[in-house]
Amino acid sequence: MQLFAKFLLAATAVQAHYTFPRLVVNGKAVEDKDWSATRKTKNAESKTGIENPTSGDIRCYQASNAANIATVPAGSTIHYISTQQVNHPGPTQYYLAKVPSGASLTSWDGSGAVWFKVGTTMPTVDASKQMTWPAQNEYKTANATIPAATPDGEYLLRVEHIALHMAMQANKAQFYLACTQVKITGGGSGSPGPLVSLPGAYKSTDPGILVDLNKIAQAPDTYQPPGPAVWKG
Ligand SMILES: [Cu+2]
Repeated sequence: MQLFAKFLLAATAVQAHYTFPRLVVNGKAVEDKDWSATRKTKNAESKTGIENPTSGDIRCYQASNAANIATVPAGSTIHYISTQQVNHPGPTQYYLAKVPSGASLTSWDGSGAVWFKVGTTMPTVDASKQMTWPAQNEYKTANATIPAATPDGEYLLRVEHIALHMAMQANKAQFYLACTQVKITGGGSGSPGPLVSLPGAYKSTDPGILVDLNKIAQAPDTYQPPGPAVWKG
């Protein structure tokens, strides 16, 4: 029985890798094709995740910049289309980074302490101790809201899903992510923060990265998503 369960887990892991090639804003796909405003990632074909949260790839995992810019009204609800079912357990997080003056969105690399978090997710557990995460097993990522107070301008928008099924071992959490070139319109005069660098914001030993989900299933509210607090505007 145990062997059979292990085999099933392994088979699931192979099929489960995914990429996020298209942004959806208020229910509408804003890219006419994959990797249009979203920067094509190095795993576009392999779908392989990143296991080292301090590697340079943790920022955007990008193979190339994108040609286009997507318009995202402040206050809108966003998610990404996933190429496969997001069937690993783990949180979905979103970050924004404003392009510095003098830099161009279609070529800026997102370096420096420029990233703030605008969304994260937590697990829930049902009466039979079965744990699920928002959008788990869907062909899309969980929703987030771009805070209405976000100032107008050009940003990189970063989506991240952290697969925690093997995360009780060091450097075995898997990061699936992408960055999209976006122009935020109709925004406010907020001061987003805290601002962090990527890489820099995560360590392999963060309690939300090196984590035993069997323990989280006993107390789902104790999960600590890695990175800074969410800026709500
Ligand atoms: Cu996988």
